[in-house]
Amino acid sequence: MSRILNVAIAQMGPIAREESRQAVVARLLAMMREAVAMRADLVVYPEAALTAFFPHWVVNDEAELDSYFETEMPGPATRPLFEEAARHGIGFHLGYAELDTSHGRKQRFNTAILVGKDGRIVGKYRKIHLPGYATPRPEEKFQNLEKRYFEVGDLGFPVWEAMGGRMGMMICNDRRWPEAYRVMGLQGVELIVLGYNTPAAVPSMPETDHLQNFHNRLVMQAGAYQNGTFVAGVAKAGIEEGVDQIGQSCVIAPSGEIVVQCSGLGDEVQVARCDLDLCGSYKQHIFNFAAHRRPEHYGLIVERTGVGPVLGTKP
Ligand code: CDV
Repeated sequence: MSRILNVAIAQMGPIAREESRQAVVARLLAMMREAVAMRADLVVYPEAALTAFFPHWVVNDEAELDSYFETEMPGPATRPLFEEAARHGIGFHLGYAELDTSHGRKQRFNTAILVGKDGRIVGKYRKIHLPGYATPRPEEKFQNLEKRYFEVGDLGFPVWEAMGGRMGMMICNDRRWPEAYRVMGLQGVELIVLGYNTPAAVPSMPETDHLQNFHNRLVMQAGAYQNGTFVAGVAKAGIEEGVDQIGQSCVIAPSGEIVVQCSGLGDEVQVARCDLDLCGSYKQHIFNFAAHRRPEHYGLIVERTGVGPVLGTKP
């Protein structure tokens, strides 16, 4: 038996700070049409795919900050994506900055949605692992101000039945945390989709600059294998507002092998033929959690009480 899902990864090159939403959506639409021509069922776009990645610089003006956020989804600028998806019967995953005022105050999240082939939103995820810091560091070549601009996501790591499989989402830095995969793995996830904006150099850890591409593949390949799931990771790549970002967008099989990978640092579409039934071999044998996983013997306080030792320092 096989359940084939053709998954397109739509890597983006840089977005200029002044680039309009309409211009960005035109780029996304062009890649969606390419994915349709390649017979894709789903197209996966990057994290914060509608604007330049503004956490890389200080924004003090509230109106300017608001301008990077979406207050509705779809909104006037993004509706064409939903309409085109429904017209062609293709699903999509889109990362964007979300401004939510439904609780009587401004809440900002780094958000992603999964949209079904009928153009309706299947699920929403808000990024939980926010890297960086809240106070600007003028001494660093560029900023990493996600903790300043976003709240920690409040929707957990759920999975959704969609497009014939069990789907989950994470965003960028989440992919470095094994718990993000495992929480979804425990729910039987078969495809995790995610976008990222990952600098090729980390100002606070220059000794790891040469490892950025290696770590990108390492975490996604391990997460896929250890949870018996496909992973589709999609970059915003190239030099954006002076920040050099890695590419390497790829689809990874439950074996941990890379099925397809983008080769450049610009807008680029690749499609992987994913047989979701391959997940079953891993879930029923080597990573059969019910048969082999033994959290009650791990000796971690966190497994029994929800409270565990915390290592590291608060930023
Ligand atoms: N957007 C991100 O979450 N980027 C982080 C960088 C800053 C380390 C990442 O994990 O790729």
